[in-house]
Amino acid sequence: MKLIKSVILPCVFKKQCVALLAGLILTQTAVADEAQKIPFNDYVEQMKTEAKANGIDTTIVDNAFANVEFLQRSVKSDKAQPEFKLTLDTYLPRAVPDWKIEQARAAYKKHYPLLQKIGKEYGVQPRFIVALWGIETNFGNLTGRHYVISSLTTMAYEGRREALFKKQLFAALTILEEGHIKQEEFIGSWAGAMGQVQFMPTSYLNYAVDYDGDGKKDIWNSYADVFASAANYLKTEGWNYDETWGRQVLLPDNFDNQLAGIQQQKTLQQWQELGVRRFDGSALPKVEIKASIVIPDDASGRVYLAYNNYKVLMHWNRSYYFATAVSYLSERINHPRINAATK
Ligand SMILES: [Ca+2]
Repeated sequence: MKLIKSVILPCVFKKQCVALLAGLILTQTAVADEAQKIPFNDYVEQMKTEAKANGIDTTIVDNAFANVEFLQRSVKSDKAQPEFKLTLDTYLPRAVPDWKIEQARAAYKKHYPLLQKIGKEYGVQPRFIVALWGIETNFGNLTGRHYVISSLTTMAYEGRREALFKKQLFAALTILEEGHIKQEEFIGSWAGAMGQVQFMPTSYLNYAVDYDGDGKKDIWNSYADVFASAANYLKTEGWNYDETWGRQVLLPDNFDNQLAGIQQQKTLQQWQELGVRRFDGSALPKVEIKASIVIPDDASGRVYLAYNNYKVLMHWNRSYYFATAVSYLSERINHPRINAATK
C-alpha cells in the first residue's frame, strides 16, 4: 500500500493515475494468478483425493464435493478493503445500535431459564452469551448463505492462505462425517464461519456442544446447542464467572503507552500507582485481579482496563473493536436490570 501511495501522489491528474495504476496492478495480478493455477475442478479432485487419504469416508467426500462451486463472492469479500477508517466512536454505534440492545434484552428475557442453566453449568454470565450471539449473527438472523464446502474450497483455491483453509475444509468434512448437520443445511459465511455463533470448522470441533442431547451439535438450529457451544468456548479459554470484562478508565498525562496491550497485565494496585483512574476520576477498586490497559484507537479515544474475560473475547476474535462491542452490549443487556437474580 505504501509503495502504491508513493507512486500515485506525484501524479498531476490524481484520479486518472489511480484508475490507471489500479487497472495495471489488477491485470498483472490476475495474469500472474491464472498462470500459476490449476483449473478449479482439478483442484476439487485434488482435495477429494487428499480428504480420502486423510481417512474421511469416501461416500461423504464424494457427496460433499458433488455440487461444490467456485464462489466469486468469497474472493471479492476477502479482498475488499474498508471504505474509510473506523474509530471506536464510529464503530460502536454501528455494531451495537439501540435496536440491537432492545433485541438483546428481549432475547435475554425470552431464553432466560435456558441461559441461566447453561451459564451456571459452564460458569459464564448469560449476558455475555447473548451479547456474542447478537454481535456475531444478530441473534441467529444473519448466519450466512453459502455452502460451507464451496466457501472453504474457494478460499483454499484462491491461495493466499491455502494451508489455513485446507485445514478448515477437512475439519468441515469431519463435521459432515459425524452427521451433525445435513449437507443441504451446511451453510455459513463467505469465509466458512458457521451457524448462530459463526464457528470456523476447527473451532466447531473443539468447542461445539450437543446440549439438548439429540446426538447432534447443532449450532444452526438448536438454541441449547448454540448457547452451550458459546459458553463452552469461553469456559475452555479461561472465562471467570466472578469477574466482568473490565471498565473504561482515564490515563494520566504521563502514561507510558508501551505499557498498553492485552498481553501485558498488572494488578489494579499497580495501575493505580501508575495513575490510572476510573472514568469518573476516582480510585480503582481494591480487588486482587490483574488487568491490561487497552487503547483501541489512541489515548485521545476510549481507554479500557481489560480483565481476563476481555482477553478471552479476543481469543474468539482478535480485535479490540469486537471485544469492546461484545462487552458494551453485555453491559446494556442487564442495565436497567431485567432480573434481580442474574449477574
Ligand atoms: Ca443437539
